[in-house]
Parts: sequence; C-alpha cells; structure tokens
Amino acid sequence: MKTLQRTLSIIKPDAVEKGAEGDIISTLLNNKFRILGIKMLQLNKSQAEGFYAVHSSKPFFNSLTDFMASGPIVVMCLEKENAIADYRKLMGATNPANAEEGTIRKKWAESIEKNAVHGSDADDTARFELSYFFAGYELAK
Ligand code: IDP
Ligand code: MG
Repeated sequence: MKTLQRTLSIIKPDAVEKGAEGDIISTLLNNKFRILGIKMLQLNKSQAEGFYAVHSSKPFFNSLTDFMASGPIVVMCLEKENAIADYRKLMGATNPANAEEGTIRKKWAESIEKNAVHGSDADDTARFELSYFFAGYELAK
C-alpha cells in the first residue's frame, strides 16, 4: 500500500551560489512533489553540526559543516506518496561521478561534498530533519 510521506530537501550553498534554485524547484514540482513549506536561511557552524550530528565521527564532518554554513540554503518540506525514496532517486548518487543522467546531482553537483542537494534517508531521520527546520504551523495542510 502506498502511503503519503514527508521528506526534508535542502538546496545546498553550492547550488544556491549557482542560481540553481528555480531549476531544482521546477524539477520537484514536475515530479509531483508538493512543497508544504519552504524558506531560505543560512546555518551557523553549530547549527550545521547539529543537523549532521549523525556524521560527527566521519573524516569529512568538519569540512562538510563548514560548507553547509558557508552560504544561504533553501530548505523544503516535500510531500508525495513514497516521498523519501522517490526524492533520493531524483537527487542521484551522493558522488556525482556515480549519479544517473536526469538526476539533480548529475546536473548540478560539483563534488562528493558540494553535491547540490540533501534528502532525508528514512522515516525517523525525515521526522528529525523536518522538525530541525519547521514548526508545525509553518507547513501547509
Ligand atoms: P547523502 O547526502 O547522499 O545522504 P551522506 O552519506 O548522508 O550522503 O553524506 C552526507 C553529506 O556529506 C553528503 O551529501 C556530502 O555533502 C557529504 N559527504 C559524504 N561523503 C563524503 C566524502 O567522502 N567526502 C566529503 N564529503 C562527503
Ligand atoms: Mg544522508
């Protein structure tokens, strides 16, 4: 049975710097994602560390959190049937060298770190990540 799901999407600083927001948002809408909430903001270093706490032991953690705090981002709550897996498929592989044709990362990512977009990877992480950026009243019904 298909169930309606929510996922967190981030257009990362590298993609905002390139002016890719409009193209990425169009791609999401064309692929039947509903945008229930959207805002632009810039994380500070400790907010970036909190968001990526699951990766705190990784060798790339310091560089990743510097990058995520380096400029404005666009955060969105997306809704669709099977949104979590479908959005990860649309994003493409973490390393753009492995991303399939037609994916957002194939088009916009420049490296395994500066890879244009983020998407939640499971129900529990989606809940945590959505609550990191949005209060309930900020989301459309
Ligand atoms: P995901 O974004 O595809 O879910 P994760 O493994 O959860 O990938 O990694 C989170 C983010 O950390 C990636 O999107 C990327 O920006 C960065 N990252 C992942 N692996 C590496 C790496 O090996 N070197 C540098 N940055 C990395
Ligand atoms: Mg991840």
